[in-house]
Amino acid sequence: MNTPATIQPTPPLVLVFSASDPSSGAGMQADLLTLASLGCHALSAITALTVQDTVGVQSVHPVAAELLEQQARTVLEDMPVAAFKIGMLGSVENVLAVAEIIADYPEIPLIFDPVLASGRGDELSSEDVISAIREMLLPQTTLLTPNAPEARRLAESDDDDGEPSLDVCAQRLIEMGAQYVLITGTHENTPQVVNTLYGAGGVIRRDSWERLPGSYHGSGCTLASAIAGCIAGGAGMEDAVHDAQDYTWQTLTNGFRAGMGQFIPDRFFWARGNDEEAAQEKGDGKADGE
Ligand code: PXL
Repeated sequence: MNTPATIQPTPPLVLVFSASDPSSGAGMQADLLTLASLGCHALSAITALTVQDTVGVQSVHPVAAELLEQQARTVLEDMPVAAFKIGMLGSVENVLAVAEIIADYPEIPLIFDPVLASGRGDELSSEDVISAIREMLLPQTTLLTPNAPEARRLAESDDDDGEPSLDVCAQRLIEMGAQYVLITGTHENTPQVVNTLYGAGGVIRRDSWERLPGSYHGSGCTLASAIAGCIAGGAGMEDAVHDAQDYTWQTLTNGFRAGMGQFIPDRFFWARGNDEEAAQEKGDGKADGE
C-alpha cells in the first residue's frame, strides 16, 4: 500500500448518481466541479451518457442498471460517504437500482434533484421514470430540489381541477416521503427568483434573488450539489440551503458563454480572480436571456 510521508485528512466524500454532459455545463461534470470547488471529494456513478452542447440535448443513452450498481457499490464498500446526490437517472431500471443501493445506507443524507427536463425544455425522464421516482425514491429523500414545473409534475393528481399552488405541491411531495423540499422559482413569472424551503410544518424559509438576464445550463445541478457539499461538510439543512444558493448565484453572475447557446455557471469563479465589478461588466453584456 502507498503511504505518503504525512497523511492528509480526507475531505468530505459525496457519492453522485448523475449523467455525463460533454459540455460540462450540467450533469455529472457540473456536480464534480461544484463539489470540488466547495472542498469535497466527489465519487461518481454514471447513470447515462448524453450527447449535447450548450444549445440542446441530441441523445440520451442510459447505462445498464447492473453497471450503475457496480460503480456505486464498489466505492461505497471502500470509502465512508457523507452524502448522496442524485441527478438524472435515465431509466426505470436505474431508479430501482439506486433505490435499492441507498436503502442499504439509511443514515446517509440524500439530496435529490429530480431532473425531468433540461432548463431548455428537452425531455429527460419518461412518465414511468416519474412514477418509479414517486414510489421508490421520494420516501428515501432527505431534500428534494425540483424547479416549479418539476414540482407540479411530480405532485399532480388525477383529482386536480386546476393547477395546485406550489405550497400544495410541496406538501404533497412531503406526504410522499421527502423530508424537505426546496422549490426553485427560476421558471416562474415573478420579478425576482424566489426559492422556498419546506419541511413537515410548512414553509421554513424563502430566499429571493435578483433575476439575471442570461439563460444558464446546469444551475439546478450546481445548486443541488452545493447543498450536498454543505451537508457533507456538517452544515444543518437551513444553512446548507442558504449558503448553496449564495454560492450558485455567484457562479451564475460569473457565468461565461463558451458556445453558441446557454451560459455556463463558473463553479471556480474564485480561482480566476473575478471580482464583483468584473462580474457586473460581464452581466451588462447578457442580452439574449430567457
Ligand atoms: O440541468 C439538468 C440536467 C442534468 N443532467 C444532465 C443534463 C441536464 C440538462 O440538460 O443534460 C445530464
